[in-house]
Amino acid sequence: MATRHAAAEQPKPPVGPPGTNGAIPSPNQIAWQEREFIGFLHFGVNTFTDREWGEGHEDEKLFNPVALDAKQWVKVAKEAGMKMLILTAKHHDGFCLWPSKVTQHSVVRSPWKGGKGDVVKELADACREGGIDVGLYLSPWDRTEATYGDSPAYNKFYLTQIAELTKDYGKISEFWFDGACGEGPNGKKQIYDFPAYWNAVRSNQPTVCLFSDAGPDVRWVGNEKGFAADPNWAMVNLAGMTIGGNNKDQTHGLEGGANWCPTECDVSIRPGWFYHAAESLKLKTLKELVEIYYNSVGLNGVMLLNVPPDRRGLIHENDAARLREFRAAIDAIFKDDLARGHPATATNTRGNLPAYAPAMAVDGDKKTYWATDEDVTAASMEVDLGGPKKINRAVFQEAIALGQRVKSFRVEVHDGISWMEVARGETIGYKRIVRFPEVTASKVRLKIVQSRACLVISNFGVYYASPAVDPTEAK
Ligand code: FUL
Repeated sequence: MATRHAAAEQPKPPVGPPGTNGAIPSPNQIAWQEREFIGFLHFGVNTFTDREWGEGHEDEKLFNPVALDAKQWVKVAKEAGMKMLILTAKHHDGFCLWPSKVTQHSVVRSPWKGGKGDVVKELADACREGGIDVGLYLSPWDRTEATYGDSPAYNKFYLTQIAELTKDYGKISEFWFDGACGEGPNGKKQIYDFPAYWNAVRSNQPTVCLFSDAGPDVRWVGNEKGFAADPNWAMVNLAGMTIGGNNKDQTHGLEGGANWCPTECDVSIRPGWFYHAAESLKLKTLKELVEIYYNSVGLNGVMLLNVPPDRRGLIHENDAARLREFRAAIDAIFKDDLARGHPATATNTRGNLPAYAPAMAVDGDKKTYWATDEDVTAASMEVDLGGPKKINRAVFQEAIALGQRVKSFRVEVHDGISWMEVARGETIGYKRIVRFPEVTASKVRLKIVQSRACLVISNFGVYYASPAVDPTEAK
């Protein structure tokens, strides 16, 4: 009895900030996620042969993008809001867009710039000048290189190519390992040494994010439509994943997985990955692109949109125009956050401290957040919109530096008389954009039903996407 009495008299310890929960992102993974929208450039001999997968051994003389202008790529990308461009330095056919020292199958033998050109350098310089990041794709599958299939010899060759690309072009923010391999029964069974490849990239680029079907920093979403899914956990167990294989947790991730490895959603603006003149009128519609945005960025992913340069070495006018329309639509949809700076209340606030108050989720500062007490994993937060407002979108974000937590939520609106549920979902993560039918409401409530740990919500936004600006709303 005496000890129980003593315990009751103990003053409550001061409430500290929430700790991390489970796997958490590295600073590079956070920077990667915050880019939200990035671009892919599929370019090479296929551009000139009208193919998607080259056979290998194509005549280098075919490669002659006489008007190549990487500054135009960067200008188009920046106008679209892309924060990084990833170039296919070498696709499956083996042709290298830089003067690799371990093969002659490259720009060196092409007529472009008299064999003195280097597309990787042009891109890296233009990105740096334009203030966006650089990523590189280097296909492990190589249909030209003679050592391919002689595993140790090819791995050595490939490691040298990695070294060239990671040493000579400044900071590389993402390195893309493609899992595709279409070798038939020709005896060419190459055993890739991915751990060695990853080490080689990291040893020269300590802040890089490594992409593949199986991470380790960023994982493929499992389809080429640009669509993530719900739930979408940023965590997986890397130990159980393979490159080029079937990965059960690719699409949804794994709640409680040991490794932080979020989804990148790759998709092409055209039917193919490479430029084909016949596809210049077959671009994805604005509506399709906005739909992809909602299903990638809006579902805790990064949108990687491919915009392949044409035979001139320029991003085609039609693609550039579509990208500008896309940017204009996204900017218009998310122009006015109707919750920003509005009175916010919650059923629980960590230690009743102003530093963790719900106001922190509507202050426009993603470093601050609404947090609940340590043991509170279900709670609601509501924002008073200051009068009836037409709305149909809500945006929620978790402070992912502390881990991803929310497992189930509801969105409710108050129309002046009663509360009504308008949407429900599972995960939130870095960003969740919720769409619901247009409604006139004076208050919006986020009801977290289940979470892995106390809540840390850094953003609560409310918008109205009118049919005039959002093609997914147009009738
Ligand atoms: C795939 C490749 O086979 C395609 O050609 C393209 O590069 C795409 C992004 O990845 O695996």
